[in-house]
Amino acid sequence: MPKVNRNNHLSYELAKERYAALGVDVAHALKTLSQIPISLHCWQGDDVGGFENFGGTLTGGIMATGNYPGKARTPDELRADLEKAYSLIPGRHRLNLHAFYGEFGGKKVDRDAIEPKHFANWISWARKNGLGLDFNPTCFSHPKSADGFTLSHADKSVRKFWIEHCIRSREIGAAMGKALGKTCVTNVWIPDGMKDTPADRVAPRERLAESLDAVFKKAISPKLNLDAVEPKLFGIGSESYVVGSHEFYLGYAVSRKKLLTLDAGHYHPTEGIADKISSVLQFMPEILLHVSRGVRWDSDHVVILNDDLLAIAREIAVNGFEKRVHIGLDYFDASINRVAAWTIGTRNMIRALLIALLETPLIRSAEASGDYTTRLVLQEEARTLPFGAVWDYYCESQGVPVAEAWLGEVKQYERDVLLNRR
Ligand code: RNT
Ligand code: ZN
Repeated sequence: MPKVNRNNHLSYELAKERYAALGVDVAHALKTLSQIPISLHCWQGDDVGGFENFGGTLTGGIMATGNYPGKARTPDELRADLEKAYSLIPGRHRLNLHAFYGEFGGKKVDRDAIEPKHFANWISWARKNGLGLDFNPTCFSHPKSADGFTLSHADKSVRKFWIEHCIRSREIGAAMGKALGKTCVTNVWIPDGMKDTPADRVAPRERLAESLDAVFKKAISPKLNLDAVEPKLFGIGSESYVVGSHEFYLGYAVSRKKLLTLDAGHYHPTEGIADKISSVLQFMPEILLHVSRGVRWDSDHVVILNDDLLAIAREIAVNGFEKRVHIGLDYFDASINRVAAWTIGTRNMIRALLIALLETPLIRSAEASGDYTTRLVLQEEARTLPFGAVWDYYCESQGVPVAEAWLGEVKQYERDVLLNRR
């Protein structure tokens, strides 16, 4: 363990005492925290661009706004940027890849032809860096998704194309799981929907259910790959109808034994996902989270340490759901330094989990005894407990910069590397 600064250590010891008085074992909380992986979304590094040789633009009703310099243009650049981010984030984590980040050796390999070999570099890089990999079929930014439909398309040949893409994606997920000895979660999100009121809401949903069944037909060991499906309320250009709605996928996931993906930006603007976690986990063993931050719409802002994030973290940590809830991030901000965007969001996710793990059991016992006055007092006192000292200690003991010190490293990297990418 790296040496911890004397003042940080003193603050930590005092904090530990304060928590012990509330019945909280800080060392135990830190041990648990160090075992919760966060899956960083590769697509923050290049504004959801991918590395295909089609020269496509981002479609599917999602959008990265901003033109901050230095976005990754090649897989090697993206990996270098990720390495920088991981070096500033405490703990061992994962990388979430989209299919169009494959390496196709300058060739045009269409989505229905991708293979594990196109991800060989990612896999060996992940192994070298001790990372797990997660995966996603890319059902957007492609001519065959241009009219807004993929797996639910009325044209059978288009459906077939996307089914093949998703089948191959699962196989790539399984290959990643096998190569790394760490289960891969492959998440299916499709953009299918309509700008204006549809006359028929049924047929596309029937087709989607049928297509998904075809995608998942082949059994794959859950040790290698887990399948997840991601619902959504609306997108840009699909404001009136999204085929894969929340209810559609909730029913699908329960009946087909798939993971449901809860994306924090995919509901009504004031609707959080925290309360959904304990609800859906009554009926399925595991779920995937896309932790994001919508501002007025599904804008995918960088995750900050707000009440929504704390509520999510609390549901996981306080209930001991960390093995059943796979935590992924999903935002894309092109208006600030992209390495910083990863670092801010991931550190916040971890910090929220820490705060939740340090939550005093007295809050629960007050509730159990019906003393809601005490519950509220303790909940409010918890807001200013000295978790900052524990967080700093954790960062230092994990060998990553304490507090805002990481920013200096990102600025240096920006000067040395990112600004040369013009
Ligand atoms: C889109 C979904 C989806 C994407 C990524 C790129 O609304 O949230 O998860 O953001 O797959
Ligand atoms: Zn998402």
